[in-house]
Amino acid sequence: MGKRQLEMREMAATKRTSSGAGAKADSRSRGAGDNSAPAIADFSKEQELHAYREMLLIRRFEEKAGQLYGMGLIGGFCHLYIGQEAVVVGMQMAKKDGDQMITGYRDHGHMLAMDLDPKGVMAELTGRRGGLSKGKGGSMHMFSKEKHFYGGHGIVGAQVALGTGLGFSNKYRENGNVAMAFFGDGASNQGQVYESFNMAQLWKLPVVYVIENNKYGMGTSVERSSATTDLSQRGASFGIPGEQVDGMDVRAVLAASDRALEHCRSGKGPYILEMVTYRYRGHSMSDPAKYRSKDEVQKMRTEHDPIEQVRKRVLDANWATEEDLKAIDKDVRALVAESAEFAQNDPEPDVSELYTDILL
Ligand SMILES: Cc1ncc(C[n+]2csc(CCOP(=O)(O)OP(=O)(O)O)c2C)c(N)n1
Ligand SMILES: [Mg+2]
Repeated sequence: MGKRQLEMREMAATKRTSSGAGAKADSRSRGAGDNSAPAIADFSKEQELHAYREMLLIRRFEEKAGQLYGMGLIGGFCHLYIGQEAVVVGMQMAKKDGDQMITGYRDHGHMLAMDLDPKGVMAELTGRRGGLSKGKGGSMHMFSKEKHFYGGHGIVGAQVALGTGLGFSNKYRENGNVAMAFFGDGASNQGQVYESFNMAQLWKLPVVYVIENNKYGMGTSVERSSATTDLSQRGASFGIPGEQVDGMDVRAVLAASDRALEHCRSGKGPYILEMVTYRYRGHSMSDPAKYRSKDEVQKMRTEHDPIEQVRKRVLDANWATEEDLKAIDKDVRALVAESAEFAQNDPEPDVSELYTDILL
């Protein structure tokens, strides 16, 4: 490697540590000139405990899904969300009933945050009759119109155009709802993202584009794949405001989500939130993870874990004891165990189901 290349790598590394996961959102990347808004929401005891439970449910659910996958009970692909829990939980806490979510294949956390039945999600992973798509969709394809969750999509970036369509329908129906379209750092380089941005800003559609920058697209780091790495500014040429958010701190996520949703709801058009986060596990269950060091992952887990941050704050404030938190964990584990039990004992779909729910 030449000297210049080495220098560039070093510069990229310095940039990573100053704006990486765990970094506080700075006013430079704030959108809409709104520098007075707080970077971090002040949480009440109820909010902290709600966030704790919701994030823990996602974590325990995903750990169990990983185990079932290892036992050969889940077929096909399975992309875990462990490490990124604060992003979807913070957004859930900011949304109003009727606001929609749509995401890619790393979708179990979004479903749980949108109150989809954990049993139905787990049974879909194992391909059983009681799964949310009757056992025929699998990990990447679950929906609930009733809960305003629109999938679950395996094509990178597809959900961005579809989410823009959800925003269009909100505007057309004048229902006051906002669509939240989640996608990754890798997806943010996709062509249809920019076609969507253009239309959304042109027609002032209520869509929050949530870029979950977990630092990697499969085994490729953002620095290796993206010409510009401040993804919050990707809407600049369309005049879409954006901000970079500490996606490991649920309070920062809530504060930024409030701003973004308010912007969209008041008719000003779309908004971009780059949630700087980190995925602890591999891209999918079959990822050997040779592209990053164990130390890198360990550092993130020990210094920025979203659940540990809440746990520490709650204990420091004397809002709960170790025993109280253990009781929440026990409760969550029981719910997950019940889902796993159901997902293993529910029958597989009848063969006749091969001919239903298909377009001819
Ligand atoms: C159109 C398309 N191209 C490529 C793929 C293969 N693929 C699946 S996931 C992925 C990486 C996406 O990374 P990112 O957007 O950062 O999301 P993350 O997996 O990190 O959540 C790729 C290239 C695909 N599914 N669809
Ligand atoms: Mg990624």
